[in-house]
Amino acid sequence: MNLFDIKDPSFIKNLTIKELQKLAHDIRAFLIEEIPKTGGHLSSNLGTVELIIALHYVFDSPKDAFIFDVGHQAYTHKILTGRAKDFHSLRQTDGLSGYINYLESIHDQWESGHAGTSLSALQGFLYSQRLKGENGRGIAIIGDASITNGMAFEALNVLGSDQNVKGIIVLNDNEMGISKSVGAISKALTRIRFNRFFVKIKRFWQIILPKCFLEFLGRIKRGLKSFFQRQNIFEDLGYLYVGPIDGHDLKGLIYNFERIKRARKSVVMHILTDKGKGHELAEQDKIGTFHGVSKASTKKKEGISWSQGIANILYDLQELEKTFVIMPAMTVGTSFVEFSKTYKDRYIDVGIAEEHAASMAAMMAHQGIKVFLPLYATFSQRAFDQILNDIARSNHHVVFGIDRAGIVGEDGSTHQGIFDVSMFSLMPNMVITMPYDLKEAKALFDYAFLKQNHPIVIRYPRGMTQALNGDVIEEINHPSWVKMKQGKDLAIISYGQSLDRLNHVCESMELDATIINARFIKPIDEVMLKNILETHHKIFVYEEIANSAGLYPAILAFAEKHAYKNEFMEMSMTNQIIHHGNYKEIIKKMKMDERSIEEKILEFLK
Ligand SMILES: Cc1ncc(C[n+]2csc(CCOP(=O)(O)OP(=O)(O)O)c2C)c(N)n1
Repeated sequence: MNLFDIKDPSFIKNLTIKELQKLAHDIRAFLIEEIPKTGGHLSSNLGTVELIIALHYVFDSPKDAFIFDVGHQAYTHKILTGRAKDFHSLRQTDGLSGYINYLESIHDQWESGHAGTSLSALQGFLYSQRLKGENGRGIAIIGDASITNGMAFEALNVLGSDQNVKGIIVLNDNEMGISKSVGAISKALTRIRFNRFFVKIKRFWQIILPKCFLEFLGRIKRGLKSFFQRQNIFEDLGYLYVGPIDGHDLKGLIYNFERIKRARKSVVMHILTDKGKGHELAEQDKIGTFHGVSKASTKKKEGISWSQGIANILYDLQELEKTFVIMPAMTVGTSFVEFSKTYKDRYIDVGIAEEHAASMAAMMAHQGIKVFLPLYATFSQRAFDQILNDIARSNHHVVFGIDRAGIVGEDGSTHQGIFDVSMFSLMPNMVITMPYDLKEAKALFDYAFLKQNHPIVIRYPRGMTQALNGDVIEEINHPSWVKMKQGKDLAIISYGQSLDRLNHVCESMELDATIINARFIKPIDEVMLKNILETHHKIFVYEEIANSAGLYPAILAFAEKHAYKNEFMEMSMTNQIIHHGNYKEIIKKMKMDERSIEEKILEFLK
């Protein structure tokens, strides 16, 4: 079948099992062909093809709501709801989103991007249906790593005892998060998964044995299963538990979905899938390299990724200062694979558990242990309260590595790292920094671990930078800024790699400007700021963030307090939703590019 002809999922109900299997085959081939062209979540989507086909076959979207946790595994859902033709633009500017997206389709009913929210959304959907007198079914699809999230457990707790509504939770168990799933819940699932063995040999038997024999073996299996398998965690919580079921067996999936439609209480249907199914390398991947793949590019990237550069700095620091790393599920993304292997006793992957990681770090700091907590800027938001209350309020010496700070590009609006500066800024005792390059990052790490004892953020962007080649910069001994260039027309203040953009604009405009690297966003360097305010009338501040409480408000507050009458202008991305796309194109769209800076400065200098 031509996938481009699909307009909506209703056609699927008329297909035979054989035709559905052919459809699954075609979709998988399409995904393997298309995803590397644009980049995207390869492995997770190859694992959910049959699951999503079966869901659309049995349920009636959009009356019934499919609530995908994170939303990164729903490409088959996009195809079945008429979006195959847009895959060439997947994750590109103005193209198809890589996640569930309200604007794209009425079949997209829960946008999240952040893990662990689907079960809360499920209960919300069910209560809304009840209040509106409608009878749509709610089906949450959640992975075995995401279900270990604290939020998911808050919802599991309530929904399991809620007699008012009946939800369907599909636990998509592939034994992987981005990397191998961790923790006691994963182990508990392994005990239930004991049946994976039966699932695997069933796939084989089905091919070679006659039907009557299969039925006989099925009975033996059920007997063995009830003998070996104690009541499981979901039954203990009040759910009807169904599974584990082969998540690639369309017939079995459909049969069981039909069955649970009639259930009188909330159900957990546990399905076993192979992450990366159909793609040899992705299937074998146990580290997470194929979870998300980048756009295939012929251009060799120069330098080193910021994540790798930072991981190397911490790795090297171990000779001087032993630190402990608490990693919430992002070992690959933050480039800590090597660290985790070398320093096994100083590294823990706590799973998708940012809140837990923050409170754990607080206690370790309280006990005098030096802790490094790497978080993507966007996921740091999840632990707002724990960071504020347990770390900042108590002034615990935790060093945060805030990765993917700024525009992240293709992952889109749920992943942009633009709120962290304002979030951390309002926390007492918190020091916030952003290095211009890896040399400065190294000096900041020495400062953070060896010279001070407050909570401190070192933020760094996605993308590439120049590798360290043994060069060092002057030690940092207190929160200080750096004058990169002296001029007189105006003073430009910014931080991070944005400084390159600003330097470039000054060159092309032949501007005689002072450029300040405000590597400490909080506290500000008051001595230098005072000097700048006294020697320049016009002050221009540029920040690649949503700026409700960033550098600019701090500068304004200082100027006001000391009665300075300078003229100020700022550029940032406050109060905006920034969608997916190529970094450069987004910067342009947000009017933060070089041309827009030029225009703004010209207006300012008038
Ligand atoms: C709060 C939060 N932390 C981290 C992530 C990054 N992340 C995206 S997908 C993923 C793994 C999800 O694993 P699982 O739920 O098992 O789904 P699978 O991809 O294996 O199908 C992680 C850690 C996130 N989206 N949200």
